[in-house]
Amino acid sequence: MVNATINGIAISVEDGTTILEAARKVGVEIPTLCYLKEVNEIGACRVCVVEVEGQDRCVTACNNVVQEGMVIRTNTRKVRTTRKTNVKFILSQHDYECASCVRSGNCTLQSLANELNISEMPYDSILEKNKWDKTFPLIRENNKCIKCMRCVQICDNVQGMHVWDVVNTGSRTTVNVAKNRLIQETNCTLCGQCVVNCPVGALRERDDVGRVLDAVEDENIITVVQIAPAVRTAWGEGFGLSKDFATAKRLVAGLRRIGFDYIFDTTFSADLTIMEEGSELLERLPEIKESGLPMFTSCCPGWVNFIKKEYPQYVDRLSTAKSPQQMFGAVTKSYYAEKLGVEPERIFCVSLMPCLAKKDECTWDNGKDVDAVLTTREVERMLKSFFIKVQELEEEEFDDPLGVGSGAGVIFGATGGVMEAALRSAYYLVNKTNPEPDAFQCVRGLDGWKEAKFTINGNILKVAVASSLSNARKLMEAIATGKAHYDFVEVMACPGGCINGGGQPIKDDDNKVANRSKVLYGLDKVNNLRFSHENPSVMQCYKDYFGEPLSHKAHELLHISH
Ligand code: HC1
Ligand code: SF4
Repeated sequence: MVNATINGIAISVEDGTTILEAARKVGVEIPTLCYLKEVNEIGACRVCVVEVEGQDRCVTACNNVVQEGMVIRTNTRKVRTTRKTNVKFILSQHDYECASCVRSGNCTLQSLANELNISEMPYDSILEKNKWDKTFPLIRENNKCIKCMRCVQICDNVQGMHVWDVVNTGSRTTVNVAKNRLIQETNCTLCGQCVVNCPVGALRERDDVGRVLDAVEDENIITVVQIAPAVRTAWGEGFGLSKDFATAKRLVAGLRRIGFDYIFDTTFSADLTIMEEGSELLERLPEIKESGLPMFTSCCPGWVNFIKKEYPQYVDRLSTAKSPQQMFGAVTKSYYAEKLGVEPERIFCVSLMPCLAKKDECTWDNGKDVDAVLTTREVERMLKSFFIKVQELEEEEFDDPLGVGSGAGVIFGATGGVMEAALRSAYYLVNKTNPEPDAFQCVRGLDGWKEAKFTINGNILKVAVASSLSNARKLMEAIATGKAHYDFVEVMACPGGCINGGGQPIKDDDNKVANRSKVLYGLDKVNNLRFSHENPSVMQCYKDYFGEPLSHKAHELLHISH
């Protein structure tokens, strides 16, 4: 242990504790901008400077450790002036057009400038025009980049993709696509982890709200909207609503105020996916056992992009079942259009997703299933632009019949959820009796790579669950070198799954992801329906339209060749 003082408070901390961590332990706030615990602790922005007695220059708190006898001060005149100067330097290379920035009100740089009382800018900005293809789902506004390196570190160390890097030299040094390429020339999977970890508005999604509202206003168009499992865990965060209040049913009420015609739930089509994917697994199992190669889930487009670009030799191991988002669109424009008695062309299908890659996925099948994807952040902005008082909304029901989903469909949004849902139904399909709903809960948890073995009707099923792309790569290497053998593998590109998706509210608190996961498992626990194969709307859909899982019609509409 080492002993020191911070602002006169005596502290005793473990060897190697940074000044920042030590200060937080005793409730002393030191502002940060580039700091990201265990990912980016490099003192790049120099906002966390503090004074240490006996040292001429201020030191950065995030990457300097407490030493025996240190006398640390976090709020001296020198500290405040240095911080202010450092933030002004950052602002001199930033366009600070806050009024038109998607991150206004939720931007660390903006709040720091306010907190440090910066009201005048002494430096002229010399920014070059931003060149970026704004039709791409991920947008970089380099005039807002503060070179904090968070995107570089997240992409390198958490996702292992190396899309971003420091480029150019001298005063033109900046962060951009590595090797001065176009983003389209990289293997970017559109996981969006750089976006949720960007402290300012340098990274964002393409905004599709305008296109969606055009459809809402067009009287000839029927707008059908689906709400993804993970959106219900997070849509209220930007409004400061509690998790208990910001339910999916209150979001339904908000969307009705905007004018959407039908509001449904992606958990319906998550159940449908389980029926198709579970049946596919059982059909492919003899071949899986023989080849020693697993079937992979295919509902995460970030993961599908990854395998297509990095391990193309294994693309045929992906399940051919479309993702719940895409199945929802396909069912809406066939079965449901028929039910409504309208031409499918009149339906505009919108998905509310925690994900950036879903904006890409909806174009894969020539864009015929889903017309537009909005991230959770776009949903928040859309509600705000209608001045809807979300705090006053009463819960409203989803529309019928595509608004009915099971708890198994809900947990899709957390890593391991797809696997658990599939195992619940695979068990039933094999044994014709239900397992305990929580029998497969050992695949839960935010660990990056989990494995389990189950015996279903005498057959051993070896499964693995991975989240984050660096874990996906480790797993693929283990499979490729024969060090690991599984029958069925779930991979989600984002660490923790969709609850931590690239389209979710900005990640400004480490506990957010764990809390979102609790919400989903809590919703599953209290759902009357815990099994996808018991979803009455799914059963009706098979009865009226598809016949049975893997039928000719199901193959035609609910499956895709990758
Ligand atoms: Fe997901 Fe999925 S769980 S991929 O994370 O399979 O985006 O929430 O909607 O499609 O259901 C995302 C979430 C989502 C699909 C489902
Ligand atoms: Fe999108 Fe979810 Fe995959 Fe992340 S884990 S890329 S949010 S589908």
